[in-house]
Amino acid sequence: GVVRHLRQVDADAAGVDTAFRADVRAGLSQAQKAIPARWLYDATGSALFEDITALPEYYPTRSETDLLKRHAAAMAAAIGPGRAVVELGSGSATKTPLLLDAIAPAAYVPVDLSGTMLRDSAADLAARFPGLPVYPVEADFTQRVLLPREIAALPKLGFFPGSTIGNMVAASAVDLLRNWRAALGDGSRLLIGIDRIKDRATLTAAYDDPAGVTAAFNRNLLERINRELEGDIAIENFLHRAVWNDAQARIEMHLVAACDMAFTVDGQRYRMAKGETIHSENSHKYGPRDASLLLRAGGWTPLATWDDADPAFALILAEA
Ligand code: AVI
Repeated sequence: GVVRHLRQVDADAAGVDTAFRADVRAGLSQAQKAIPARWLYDATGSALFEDITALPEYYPTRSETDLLKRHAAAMAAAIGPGRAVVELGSGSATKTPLLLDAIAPAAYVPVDLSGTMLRDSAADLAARFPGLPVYPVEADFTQRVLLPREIAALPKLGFFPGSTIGNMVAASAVDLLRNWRAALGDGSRLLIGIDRIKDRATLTAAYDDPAGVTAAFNRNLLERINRELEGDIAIENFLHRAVWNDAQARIEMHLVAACDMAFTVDGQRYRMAKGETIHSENSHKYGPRDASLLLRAGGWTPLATWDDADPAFALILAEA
């Protein structure tokens, strides 16, 4: 297929550096220290996340891939041909061929922040689907994204796999759904991956694997802080913790101080007592009614659900 790359990020490294500095300074100054999860994904973090998706304990990727394989025909019938598929946070886009194979799309528009991964996966897909126009957009899908003019007249399908919506708190998730409802327009559809609430043991194992890949993914945030923000954090004194917060129906990742300590980041001195944590990620899980309410609040009407019972995971098709 044809590939036309559109860049919309402020690729200015100085802008990214300033934003990271500001988030880390604000986050480490709070009573409960917390750093937004987006900073987990530098080149090392993105590679570690790819490794996570291959872990036996990390069921979401496997479950979602199985659902796409098993129900491709039903999904295709419900979605219909000739749509422009817009994938939010496409990353390495490993599940995308399963969908594109099934639905006979008119164009494919992967949207991702990582320019390198985007270019590679767009080239792969264009080679695999000759004749399919591919318009990669390098942009932050949580911000307003300008879609390529070539797809303006086509009906759209938003594809948001991986249960990435779970990494947002409810208010941000609803904002995102509403923005994409507006961007994709009337008559559009959305196919979204939702991870379900399930037993604590399955959830915590998925986020605290025995091989320590998730721990490395979490600790990489501290490496990134040391490297990019002139930090002297003793990383070996931090433990990875994944806990189920039942009241908020989410897995939380924390970096736990194993002893009393002090460190400097970006010229600022911080102290942490043993047991104190830096909250580094939320991964919200949704029951069937919760997911339906979330989608409706975001301006989408659920049409069909394909789900797996054990471990529970769902792909939901909704209409604008
Ligand atoms: C990207 N996102 C959907 C993953 C999740 O499951 O929330 C990120 C992740 N964090 C730890 N393991 C995986």
